[in-house]
Amino acid sequence: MLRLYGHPFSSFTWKALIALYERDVAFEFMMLGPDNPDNNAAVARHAPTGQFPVLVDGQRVVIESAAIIEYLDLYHGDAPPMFPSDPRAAIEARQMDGVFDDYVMVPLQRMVAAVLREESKRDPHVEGEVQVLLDKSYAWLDHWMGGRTWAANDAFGIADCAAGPALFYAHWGFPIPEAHADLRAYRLRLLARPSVARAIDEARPWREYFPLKGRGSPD
Ligand SMILES: N[C@@H](CCC(=O)N[C@@H](CS)C(=O)NCC(=O)O)C(=O)O
Repeated sequence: MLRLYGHPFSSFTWKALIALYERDVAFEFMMLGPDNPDNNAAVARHAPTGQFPVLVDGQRVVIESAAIIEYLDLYHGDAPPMFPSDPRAAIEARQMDGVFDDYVMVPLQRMVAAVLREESKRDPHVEGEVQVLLDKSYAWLDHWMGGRTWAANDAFGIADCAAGPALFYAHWGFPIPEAHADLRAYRLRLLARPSVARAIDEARPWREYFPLKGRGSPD
């Protein structure tokens, strides 16, 4: 049985989970955390810096959420692929997957890491720097989403798997301005998508632990 190591509150775990749910692939969820030292050890062994998600399929180990999604397309499930098989369409999918990971999720992770630091060691510049980056990303994405339903190639795919968690958590910590109506509408479409809604619901018990929880609203 396919195994996915991750945590229900982790954004990059969601990205893989959304693809698994979209394509109705059966798998065993290997929860990370203090109660599961064997699972933690497996991830520490398989991923260079212990990051997750990690997919294990028999002897095959796949790390990096985007690679996991491409692997699932090839070897598991018979629903439409999340990553376009046409290399011309794949360019736009890869572009938008990268935009959501690198210019939305990663800055947000930077802020979370900064807040989790011991108070005396916090860098006071991080919040402003992250806000500047997200302001630019939100404006760019609002323009990009004008006239689009999904982020790439007119179909739900890998970029939307990345966008679901990225926009969910980023908007919670750094609310998307009301003027960005197309981006806000896209975020709501994502939240209503059953695969994304399922990941959001499964993560509800951990909401209290979001270090930026007082800053905005997740729903
Ligand atoms: N590029 C990686 C990023 C994975 C990542 O940042 N995972 C976070 C959880 S959302 C993590 O492992 N955090 C724990 C850590 O960095 O030690 C991917 O796409 O899978």
